[in-house]
Amino acid sequence: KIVVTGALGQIGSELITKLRKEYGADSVIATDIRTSDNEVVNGGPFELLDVTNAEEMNAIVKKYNADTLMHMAALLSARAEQTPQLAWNLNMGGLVNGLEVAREHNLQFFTPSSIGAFGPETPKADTPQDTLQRPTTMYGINKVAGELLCDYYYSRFGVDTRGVRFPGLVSYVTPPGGGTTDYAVEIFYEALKGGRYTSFLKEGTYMDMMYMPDALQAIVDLMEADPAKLIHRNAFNVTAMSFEPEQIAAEIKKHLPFFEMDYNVDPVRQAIADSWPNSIDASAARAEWGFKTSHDLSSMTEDMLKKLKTTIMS
Ligand code: VAH
Repeated sequence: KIVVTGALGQIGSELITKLRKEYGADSVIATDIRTSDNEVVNGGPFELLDVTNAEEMNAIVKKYNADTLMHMAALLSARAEQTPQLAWNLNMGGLVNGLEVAREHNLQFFTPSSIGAFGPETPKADTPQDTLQRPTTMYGINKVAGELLCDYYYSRFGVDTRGVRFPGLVSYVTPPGGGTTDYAVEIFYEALKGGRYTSFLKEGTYMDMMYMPDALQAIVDLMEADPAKLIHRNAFNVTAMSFEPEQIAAEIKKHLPFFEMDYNVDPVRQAIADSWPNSIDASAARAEWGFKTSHDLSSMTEDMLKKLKTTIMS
C-alpha cells in the first residue's frame, strides 16, 4: 500500500494515476490538504491530510497498513520566495513528519529534490551528481536540507529513502503553481488559447526539463531498483533535455505557424533561474538504476499540443 501526499499537485495528480495502473487502485492512497471532484479522489482511496500534522499522517499510514510513502507536498520555488517562513515550515515540517512516519513504520520513502538544490557557484554545464550545493532560494535550501535529512535517515535508521533531482516538468493534466520553470507549461496553454505568450524569463535562459510521463517512470524505476546497486540515494540528477524560451517557441511554431512570443521578464523568477544549472549530468541515475527517457523537445511539444487541444477545446 502506497500513501502519497500532495496528490492533487502537478506531479502528484499524475503519479496517482500511474501508481494505480501499476499496482491497483486500492493499493494507492491519495492524500492532500484539500479535496476535489476528480479521478484522484474518485478513482481510489483518498484522505484529507495536512502534512504538517504528524498524528494525522501516522493515523493514515496505520489505517491502510502502508509499506511505502511518497511525499510530494511542497511549495515550489517562486511561491516559496514570496513566503519563505511558511515554505520552511511546510517543506521541512512535512518532510520531517514523513521521515519519522517512515522510520516508525519501516516504510520505503520517496520525495523529489530539484535542480533548485544547486546554486550560483555550482558548475552550470553538465552539473555533476556530486558537487557544490549552495542554493540561494528558500526552496533550494529546503531541497538540500531535505536531501541531507533523507540520506541521514537511511544511514542512521536504515530507512529505505530514495529521491531524484527533478528538472522543470512539463505536463497537461494539472497546471503547476508557483514554479520558475512553469513558463514551459504555460506557453502551451497560451499558444492554444490566444496564439501568443509573454515569457517571464529572458531569451537564452537554459534550464533542464522533462516531460511528465518520463518523470513518473523514473519514480517507479527508482523505487523498484535493486538497493544493492544504489551508490547514491538522495538525490539522483535526472533530466531529458535543456532548452531556453526561444527554442520551445520555435518548436511550437512548427505546429502553430502564427504563434508569437514576447518577453516581460520577472526579476524574481529570472534571478532564481539564473542561479540554477543550464544542463545537469544524469549518468549516475543511468548507471545505478537504468534511468532513461523517451521524450525530447519535439515529441513533447507534439504530444502536449495534441492532448491540450482536447482538454482546452472540450
Ligand atoms: C519549480 N517546477 O520551478 C519546480 C522545480 C526545477 C523546477 O523545482 O520550482
